[in-house]
Amino acid sequence: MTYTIDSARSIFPNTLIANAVPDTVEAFDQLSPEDQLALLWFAYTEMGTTITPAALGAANMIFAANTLTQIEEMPAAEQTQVMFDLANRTDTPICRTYASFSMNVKLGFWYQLGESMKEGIVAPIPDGYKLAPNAEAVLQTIRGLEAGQQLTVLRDVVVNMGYSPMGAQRIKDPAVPPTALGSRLKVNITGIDNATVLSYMETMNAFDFEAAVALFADEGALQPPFQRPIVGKEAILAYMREECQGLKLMPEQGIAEAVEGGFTQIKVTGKVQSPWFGVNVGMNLAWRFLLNPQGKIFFVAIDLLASPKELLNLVRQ
Ligand code: 45D
Repeated sequence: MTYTIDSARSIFPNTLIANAVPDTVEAFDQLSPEDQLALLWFAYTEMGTTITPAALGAANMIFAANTLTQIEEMPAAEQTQVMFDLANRTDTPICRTYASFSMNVKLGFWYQLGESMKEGIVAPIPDGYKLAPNAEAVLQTIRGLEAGQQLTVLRDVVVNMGYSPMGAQRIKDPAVPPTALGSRLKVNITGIDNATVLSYMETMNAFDFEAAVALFADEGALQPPFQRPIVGKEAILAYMREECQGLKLMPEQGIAEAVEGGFTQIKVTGKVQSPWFGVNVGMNLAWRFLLNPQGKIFFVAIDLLASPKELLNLVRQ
């Protein structure tokens, strides 16, 4: 048997992922836009986690600056309408502009609106706003999640907002140079001495995405948490440039095993920090690699784990 991307997806099948995240995002999507905004506000202001805009080079926020100014200059009722439209994915010029932003600019846009809401420059959620019972239930679920899972819900919700017609152009983040070779950190992973996996972690931490992608097979794939695999080097590189700037991968332990056809399967668990919350939150992750006989990455899935206990789940089958 040789592997396909599809069959590779089920290596280490007993890995328990944080299904609460997609379930919560789906429940959130069913709510009215009024309740969505109020819920996000409550979740965001209550979350014990500090979000910092350090993730965004000032350069990136230039893409959102005009839209933010435009909103800040509107009367309060219109400001609220813009936020409803974004949540509702209505076809408006602002919703189209928003959808063209990269993930980090979308997050930065809302960070800024949130700050302006706190200062009263943008219409806040009315004092005493009462959520409908189904929205209250979703908020309650979010309160019960681990910080990393809460943040993933928030991010996924924000990324889905706005209106994007078929074939619309996206604005790319400016390229940032990788860390110089001499200043890169070595990683140690208990139980793993595989050169490809170690290089993957080291090049990702140095934001040297070209070197990271060179570790993949031509037809290789990367599967982000709760997403379909991204296939092929070009697509993986574009994804890394948008999503991986400033990430800190902290793999801890792993297990490697030869499987059929000269392939090797490797599972690594550990933590990841995002520049949006730095050392405040370590997300519990697993990487499930399948290397081909040439030692190239045929497939890697990144999973958000159900609980910290899963960090120790390195069972082979
Ligand atoms: O609507 O090896 C208000 C990959 C008002 C790549 C608001 C990876 C109302 C390969 C409250 C103001 C990337 C897969 C809104 C590894 C309203 C690889 C604002 C993994 C919206 C390791 C809300 C990386 C705001 C991972 C401001 C797992 C919300 C990275 C802000 C995960 C939310 C990163 C923020 C995550 C969320 C980042 C800033 C989960 C950031 C989340």
